[in-house]
Amino acid sequence: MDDTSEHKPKKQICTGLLAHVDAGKTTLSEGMLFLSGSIRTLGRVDSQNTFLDMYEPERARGITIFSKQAVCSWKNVDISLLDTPGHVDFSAEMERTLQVLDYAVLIIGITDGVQGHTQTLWRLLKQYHIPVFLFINKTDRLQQDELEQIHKPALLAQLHAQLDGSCVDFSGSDEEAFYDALAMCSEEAMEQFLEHDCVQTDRIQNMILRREVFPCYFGSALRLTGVEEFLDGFARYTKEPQYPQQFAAKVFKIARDEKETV
Ligand SMILES: Nc1nc2c(ncn2[C@@H]2O[C@H](COP(=O)(O)OP(=O)(O)OP(=O)(O)O)[C@@H](O)[C@H]2O)c(=O)[nH]1
Ligand SMILES: [Mg+2]
Repeated sequence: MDDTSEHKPKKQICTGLLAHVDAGKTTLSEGMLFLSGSIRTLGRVDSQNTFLDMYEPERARGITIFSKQAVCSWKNVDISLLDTPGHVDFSAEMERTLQVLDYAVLIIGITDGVQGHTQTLWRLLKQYHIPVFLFINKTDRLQQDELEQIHKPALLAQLHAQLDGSCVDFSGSDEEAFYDALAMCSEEAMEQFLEHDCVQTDRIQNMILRREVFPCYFGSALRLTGVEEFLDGFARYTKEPQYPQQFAAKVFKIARDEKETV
């Protein structure tokens, strides 16, 4: 049975969207919530009507100030999604989410590339041992041919040089090149590739979990291109964490509705 089968119980995954300011975290969150049917209308940061940037100062300034959570379901996975602020003034809000994340989604603007803040986030994710998916955003700003021939390879080279050599393009259609790139990330993957000409999904899941590979997806959160492919990849390649029988939980934040009376 395929891992994404409807008959299997859904995986429960907590993920956080992290990036430098204005990379498109809130826009991607909105897109994920919209495509999965959690919200009915697609809000826009520029129109001050997103689901997650709900506070007045956030809407007025077009930036996220507080980390906020939402839930959505995609295929075989229930995602608890945390949208975090990218502005350095609110880094503490972002950092407190790191204790509860099973996976992180790091967003990079295709024309911005790796910024100083992206590197800071990368170091923090390493320190907290958090597996990472990357979403390279704002590809709508480029023509398809310049994206494919110039910007995509240039950005992947930058990721390899400045973040990690194991950032692998999961959005391409060349299967052999994909398995080849995976095989370079671990000996086990290399052995399987040499023997079977492929790397199995559960092995890829484990590689991601062990931070031996970092899947990269490309798209535009604003135009909703590449977002379904990203969600499909997230559903396919994540693994639910194993918890002990006894109940235990980590609270990352306690918030109160501002309309609530004390
Ligand atoms: N062209 C284009 N613009 C985008 C895309 N995604 C986001 N934007 C724009 O980028 C700006 C910032 O988007 P946000 O979603 O607020 O970015 P953010 O990362 O949440 O920003 P902070 O929370 O303030 O760190 C807005 O003007 C968005 O409309 C995209 O895919 N393409
Ligand atoms: Mg935001």
